Amino acid sequence: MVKEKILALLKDADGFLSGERISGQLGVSRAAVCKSVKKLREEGYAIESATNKGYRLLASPDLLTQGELLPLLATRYMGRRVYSYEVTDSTNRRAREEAERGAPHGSVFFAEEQTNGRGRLGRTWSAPRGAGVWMSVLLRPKLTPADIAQVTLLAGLATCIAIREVTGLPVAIKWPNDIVYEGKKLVGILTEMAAEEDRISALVVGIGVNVNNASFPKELKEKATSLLLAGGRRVSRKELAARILLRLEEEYERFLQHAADRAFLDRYAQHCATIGSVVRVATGSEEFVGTAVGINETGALLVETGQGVRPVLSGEVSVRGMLGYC
Ligand code: BTX
Repeated sequence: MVKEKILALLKDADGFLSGERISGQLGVSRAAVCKSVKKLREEGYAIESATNKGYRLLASPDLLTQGELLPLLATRYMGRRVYSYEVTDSTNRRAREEAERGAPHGSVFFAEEQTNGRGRLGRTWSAPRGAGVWMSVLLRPKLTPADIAQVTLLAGLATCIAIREVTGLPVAIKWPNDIVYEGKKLVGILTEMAAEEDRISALVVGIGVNVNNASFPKELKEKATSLLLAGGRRVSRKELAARILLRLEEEYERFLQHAADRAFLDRYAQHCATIGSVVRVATGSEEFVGTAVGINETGALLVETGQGVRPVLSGEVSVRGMLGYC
């Protein structure tokens, strides 16, 4: 698109670029250049124009678009193909749709706003306009469905590491892959897969990070927080997204080479606030209380109940002191 090409030229330029030069280089009319500059300004780009000099880019907005993300990205393939939506129902749904049309491994899907953001077990995820990183990553893993629990864990670990690096906040994982700060939820992750027989054709890792939300609706106030509320300053969404993609690629590559090895389990445990806490576990058929003591190589949470250690692979785990459980 002309607009993206003009933006790339302005970003590369060292000062002003004349309208004539841009139109010559791209083979489009001066009027088309003018129109695209107007559109870029509407999107939030600060572009100065001066008679006889042309255009100069002064500042770029914090948008989750290919043009803004790629210069910050240090990955080989994660996030190299970007799909951006102003408004969509759910980036996970979009990713699954594009997966069927052949979108490549590592594609990332961003929305400024989701109207039907999905949580686990049919719950909804609040994703207001411009406030967070609402993203889905498409993986085409050579894994079996049994390995997927661990990909979910490594997505949580990668996101936790990225947030700590970008903000310095001591955020932590609530098993399996929520991220919390002072007992409130900052990040939710929803992994969904499309499988054919015993082969996974697509795995969609949906990550919702509350970044610059200044407040939450009444029903979430007690259990949700954002990086802005936690750290007292706005955080660049594009920088955070680029860092999450980098750490995700690293953790995923390590996983492909070693599956869940001891080093991964240790790294995960170091970032997980559930381990060492009193937990209440509700499976479909029963409820019990115990102390979480670790995770095993299948990703199960190990809970000491007083009558032995029980591995928990699914079910709802409440942690004392977090999200309203006391
Ligand atoms: P979850 O089922 O663990 O969490 C959903 C629950 O969390 C809700 O029932 C509500 O109580 C609470 N909640 C809803 N919105 C928020 C919020 N913004 N912050 C904190 N708490 C909230 C977690 O599900 C998985 C969420 C994944 C969201 C991403 S966003 C990008 C991608 N696309 C998509 O549709 N979902 C994923």
